[in-house]
Amino acid sequence: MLITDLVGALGAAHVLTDPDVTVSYETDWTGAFRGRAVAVARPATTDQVAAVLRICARHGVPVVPQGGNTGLVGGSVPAGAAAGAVVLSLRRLTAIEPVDAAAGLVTAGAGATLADVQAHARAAGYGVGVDFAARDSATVGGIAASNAGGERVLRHGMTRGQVAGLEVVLADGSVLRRLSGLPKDNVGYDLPSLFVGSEGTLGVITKVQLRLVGLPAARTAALLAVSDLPAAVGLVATLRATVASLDAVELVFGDGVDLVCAHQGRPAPFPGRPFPQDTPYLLVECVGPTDPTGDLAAAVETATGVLDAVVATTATDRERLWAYREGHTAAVNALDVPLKLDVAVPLARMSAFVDDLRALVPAVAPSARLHLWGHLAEANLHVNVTGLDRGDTGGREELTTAILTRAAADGGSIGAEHGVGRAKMAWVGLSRSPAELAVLAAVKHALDPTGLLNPGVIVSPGLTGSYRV
Ligand code: 2HG
Ligand code: ZN
Repeated sequence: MLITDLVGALGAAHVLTDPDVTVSYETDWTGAFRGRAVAVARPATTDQVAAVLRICARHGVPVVPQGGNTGLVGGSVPAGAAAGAVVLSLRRLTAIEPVDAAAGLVTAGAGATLADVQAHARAAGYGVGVDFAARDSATVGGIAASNAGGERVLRHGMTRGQVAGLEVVLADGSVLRRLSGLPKDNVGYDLPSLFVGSEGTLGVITKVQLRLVGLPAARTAALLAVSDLPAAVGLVATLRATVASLDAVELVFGDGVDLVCAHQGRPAPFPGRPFPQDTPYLLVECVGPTDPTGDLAAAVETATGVLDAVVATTATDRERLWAYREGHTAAVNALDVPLKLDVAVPLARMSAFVDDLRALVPAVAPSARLHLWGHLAEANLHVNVTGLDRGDTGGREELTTAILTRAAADGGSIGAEHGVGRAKMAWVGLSRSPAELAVLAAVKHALDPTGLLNPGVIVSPGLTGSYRV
């Protein structure tokens, strides 16, 4: 029996079947995706992960790998085609090896949180080039499997740019290990890269080797209220061209900041200056070996459209400014279960796209409330919609199709940094050509011929590559 075999491999304490206990593994962070698992397996070693995969393969039971379960596209819960799967939680693989200071690398178990790896690197004088609000729960295995983006992509790129090597357990239980740490190692296809962003559909990541980045001596953040979005986009160009220490340019709007203030009981960032609700605010951060405040101030003073600015140089003040930005997801989720979309649109077309969204969303869903924020330097906009009827799946799909079709028409991406998961499956064809879809299906078939790994994510269960759009 499946459960008996899993208990034999992991011990009874680490094979969870009690619904009161498994429910948190079966429901995604937003509450939008839930399913039932036959069991939650909690291995502690790579060998145990391999044993779980061999057992599941023998019994023909699908496997849904799960890290911190902070993903926002339903990719780590046993919903839809993965109903009745074993949830394979990697959270017990928390070991972090000593930093290789000469090579600037660290290798961590898939279940180590991003915050723990950041702290470990910091103690050795290094930083990690990936950062985002869910750092305390998101695991490094999860960020590699989803090719997470976040707030430092401007300087360091997505997670793919930080992954130097991986250990991965394949569908048949064999272990693929590429942890040489050599920056020059050009022998055949780059297999670690194949698993980065594969969302648990090609193998189970058990170790992640990350490139480390320097720790800047000085850091300055500023929150800028800007007259309108075209001026904000213009400011991105100015900052890129003139401020070499630029590290992040994040976008929020007046209504979103008000929502965060109400949710967290914070004072408004510009007290006594009630800017219109659709006023864009840019959170700009600069880092460098010397204080970058002067460079940032000089660029902002000569820029057009800046209505007001708050500058933060101490860690406490910077955290206060970042809270206005990072508090958005929780503040929106506190309203209800939102429709969450994550698009990228070329910066030159961002203003027209946002104008169209503000007209399109109420036209398709009159009860809807639109929440926009994102990573402006990377042209990445998070589109959240609340006020929709929870049970109206058709209405949610209609709105999703309208928004994603509009983004794709502008040469945009329907999944900028959160991946495909179960949430975006029906719309993958808007962003990928038939030739690309065929290669995705072929790769999936080569590595997971029986379709046991996270079925229903990226490639449809039939392995045909024929998506619904
Ligand atoms: C962010 O940048 C995260 O805040 C979450 O990627 C976005 O909740 C969201 O839609
Ligand atoms: Zn984001």
